[in-house]
Amino acid sequence: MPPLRTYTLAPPENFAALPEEHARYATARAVVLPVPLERTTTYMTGTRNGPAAILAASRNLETWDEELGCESYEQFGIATLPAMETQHGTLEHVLAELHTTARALLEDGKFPVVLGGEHSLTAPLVAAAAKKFKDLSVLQIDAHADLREAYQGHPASHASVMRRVVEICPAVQVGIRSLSAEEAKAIPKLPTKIYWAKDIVRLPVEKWLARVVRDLSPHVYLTVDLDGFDPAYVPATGTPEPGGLDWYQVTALIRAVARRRRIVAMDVVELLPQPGDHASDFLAAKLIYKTLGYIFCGS
Ligand SMILES: [Mn+2]
Repeated sequence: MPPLRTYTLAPPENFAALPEEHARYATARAVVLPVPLERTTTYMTGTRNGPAAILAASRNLETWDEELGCESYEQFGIATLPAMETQHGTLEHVLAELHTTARALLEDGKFPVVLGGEHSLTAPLVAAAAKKFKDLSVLQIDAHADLREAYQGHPASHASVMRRVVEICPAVQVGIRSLSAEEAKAIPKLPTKIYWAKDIVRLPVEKWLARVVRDLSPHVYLTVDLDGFDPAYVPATGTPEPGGLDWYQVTALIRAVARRRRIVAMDVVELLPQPGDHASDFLAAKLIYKTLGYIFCGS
């Protein structure tokens, strides 16, 4: 008797511990790509451990979506790729490889879900999506504007990622509450619309959500820097800025965008897993699962 028949198998190591038939690359509509990139972090380090922590948390999710009222993964499927090697070669080399991989996923008709890792990985992903979708815009949820021309000599730094992005396509930035004088001066000249945290966090979402949606083009790339959330919800980031968004604000926003625009790819970045705090890891995993439900379960 083959040994696998003699004991009960643990759930597979894929995102959300899905049964294999719903996690095959050939049939899954969403594909999770773990990218433990950490090259230009400046304050607390450890975001290279983010993808593994999100995957571990995801395997403990309830896959029944109480809001959509369905076992949502059955309607789309999620394949999980092995983590990308990110420590060898130059940062530019790693970002180029990521761009090539994202293009291949999009050409295969997949919805890429990239797990970071530091935020610099977003620019090559947006470039890949913009090649396929000519009217792309980027929705960024973040505490930081990330619009510096360069940071510590790196034009590809995490702190410059949205500057690189707006060179590719327009952006809408939500939850912003930290930036430099240089960025504040540059903003009026850049193709970006900013929704400051100070202006939106105390308002009911109905007051600003429709405006964000209206500012987005028909195809949208979604980048979630987890520090866009208030540190009360996600303490595990490298630069936890007070005064951020909450769970229901972010999910309401993503749900509205998924209904009225076509989200074509996403990343969730800057998780810095902390011993003893699994709430942050779990929020990241659940946010991804919820977002896929909003996109593919057509509500
Ligand atoms: Mn940030």
